[in-house]
Amino acid sequence: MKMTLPFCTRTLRVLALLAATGHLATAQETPATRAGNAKPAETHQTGTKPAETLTTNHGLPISDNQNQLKAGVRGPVLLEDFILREKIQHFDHERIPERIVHARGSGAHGYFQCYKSQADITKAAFLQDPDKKTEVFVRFSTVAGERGSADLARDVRGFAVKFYTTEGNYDLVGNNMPVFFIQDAMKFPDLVHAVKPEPNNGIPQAASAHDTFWDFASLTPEINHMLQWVMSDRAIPRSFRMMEGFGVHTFRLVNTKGEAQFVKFHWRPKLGMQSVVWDEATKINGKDSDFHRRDLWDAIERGEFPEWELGLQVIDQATAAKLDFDLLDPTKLVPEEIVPLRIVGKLVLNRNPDNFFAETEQVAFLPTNLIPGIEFTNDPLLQGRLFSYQDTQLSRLGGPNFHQLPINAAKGCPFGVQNFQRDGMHQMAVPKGRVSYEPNSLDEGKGPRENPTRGFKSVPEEMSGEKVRKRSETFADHYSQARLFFRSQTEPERRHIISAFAFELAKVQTKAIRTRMLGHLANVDATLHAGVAAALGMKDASEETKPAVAPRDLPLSPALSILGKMPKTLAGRKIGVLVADGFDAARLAELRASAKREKATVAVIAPKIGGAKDNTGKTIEAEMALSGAPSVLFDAVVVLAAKESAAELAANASALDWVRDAFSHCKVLGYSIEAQPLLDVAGVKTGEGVVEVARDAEAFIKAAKDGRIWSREPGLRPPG
Ligand code: HDE
Repeated sequence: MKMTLPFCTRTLRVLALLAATGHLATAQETPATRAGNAKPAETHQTGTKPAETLTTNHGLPISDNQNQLKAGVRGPVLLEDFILREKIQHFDHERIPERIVHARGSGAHGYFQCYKSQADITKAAFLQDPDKKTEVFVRFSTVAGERGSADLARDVRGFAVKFYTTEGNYDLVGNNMPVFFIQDAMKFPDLVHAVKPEPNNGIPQAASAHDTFWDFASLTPEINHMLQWVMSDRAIPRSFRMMEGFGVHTFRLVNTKGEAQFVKFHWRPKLGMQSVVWDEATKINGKDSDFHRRDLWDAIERGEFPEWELGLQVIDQATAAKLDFDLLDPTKLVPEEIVPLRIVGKLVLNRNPDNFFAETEQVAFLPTNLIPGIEFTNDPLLQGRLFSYQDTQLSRLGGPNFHQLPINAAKGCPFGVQNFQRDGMHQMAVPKGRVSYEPNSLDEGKGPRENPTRGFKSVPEEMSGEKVRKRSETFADHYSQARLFFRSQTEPERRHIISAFAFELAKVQTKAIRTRMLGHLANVDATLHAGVAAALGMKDASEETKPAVAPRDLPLSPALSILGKMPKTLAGRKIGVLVADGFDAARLAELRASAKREKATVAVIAPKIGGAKDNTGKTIEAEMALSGAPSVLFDAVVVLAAKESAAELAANASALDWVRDAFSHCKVLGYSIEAQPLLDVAGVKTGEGVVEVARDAEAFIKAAKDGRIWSREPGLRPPG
């Protein structure tokens, strides 16, 4: 018997409404007149060319991508709707496991080009010919947060570069800090478990400011040097484009004569290094959690291609022997003042990925991707990584054939990729013939064979020693370089380190952990210790920790400071201009012209996205509305208003926050004289870095190029 469900009056009213708003076909409509029933080829044409035909994954053309197959228009769905099932099932499996560490990342394509041949030190293919560009893919990341976490977490940044060289892929999987938390791979799972959200409640996300991290840190003296770096401004970069990168471990370079030397890899950003301040970072996370990802993407879209130079610290045996630490210890750096950088080439990122998943997510970096001319050392942290990365890809990318994914596949190698490895999950290739082993006599020599002249050979190294689980005594000095780092910073940077320790330790609930950490800080530096203890209100609470090796005072290394070597530039930076009705159009035009000259960008912000009227009565559209464009998103800011609109801004909390934050984050702030009431209500005093633009737009630009006004900070923000 055929059964129909009766419509209730309310349903009828809803249906009538839907029909009236165009969401439901009316009796007069033919199926093809509304999207829900239209044929794709009829509705989605591009220009005069008919659209491509939509198909299933098995190639079957699809006639209707809007509706399931049902028994009657209001009836149940049929199980036989294989097209629906295929679509939903594929969707159900769209996610792959995120990376255990470095889950949150952003990538870009580009190239590397060397300035001149480096044949004297290495036979590495991409360092030979200055006329040749080697394709690269780079992925930047944070370490602790999950895939959807915010960009401005206090954290180390991954800086992983895949070079698609003619000798196969070379991956330089580094960080934006030159040292690491631990010395031995055995401790990595403990470190990561400690910093990740606590396992009982999954809190906190992307933050080291919690008990388990500091518990582990306070019991691991070797971590102290790295703690200086992660509590410094290096851990809250302004942009990926403004970060240094490091290979961290000591590697080896080998030339064609078989001569080997030690090497440390460095990336130096062309825009100079820059960081934000902590309060700014926490606010950016709230207002634009994709701040770094967006910045990289937008810069590349604008054609402002980020650039880094590759620097090598080449260390011969004699120099290595003279160093007062062990080159194999990844918690130590080689000061540039002792071994200067040899700048060998540039890295340019000039193309955004076409598809985030296929490229940025599926890219698999392997420290074992080596090419002739570069080799490992016995750094015990590096040695552990040599196993881990391949292993993790097996579960992350679902099998042993992830090297066939387009982003991971080697390209441009004269021999291609050919061997007798076969089968496995997601095998994409179709190997021909009956032979899948070597040696064999059946392929008549047509199959691949080993190549003693071109093949990769490790430099012969004598090895001997007892089988032991033991740390080398040469790794035992845990404080000297931590002290070196702190003392090499400028005053504002030291203040920030003290504040960061105080912030993080104040979040630690277990008092004994705080007192243990204070004991370590006392070994690093007395002012650091006193500053943190005072900020915590724990002056006499340190638990003494006896160092295994007494810390020494090393010659300072100015290269470790960001501010000390910060270029005076606005290139790549962003000026936020808040405009309100009646603002002076000429001022805005002047600012735009000056910014362009300085290679900076300008974003116009208005109380409403529709824009504001200038003093000629013309409406200037805003790029951003005030509610979504706090001043933390910009490097320097300007307020342009007329008398009346300034009074309105002075009564608007968002506008007050805008100028107050810019001021307290030590930014240069320009204003038209009419906007003075806003500054007054916000408590912003005129003085250094607060510049009236009507009188002198150039003075504003000059001040903004000089960077932040750090002298404001001590009065505004006590450590903690
Ligand atoms: Fe990693 N690391 N790591 N790491 N690492 C991973 O590999 C690991 C270390 C670094 O954008 C994982 O593909 C161990 C140092 C970067 O895809 C995993 C040890 C340095 C990235 C892994 C270390 C790094 C990773 C997670 C100690 C700086 C992201 C997913 C022995 C030189 C690469 C993956 C990308 C990713 C293991 C220490 C940098 C689990 C065992 C030191 C930039 O395999």
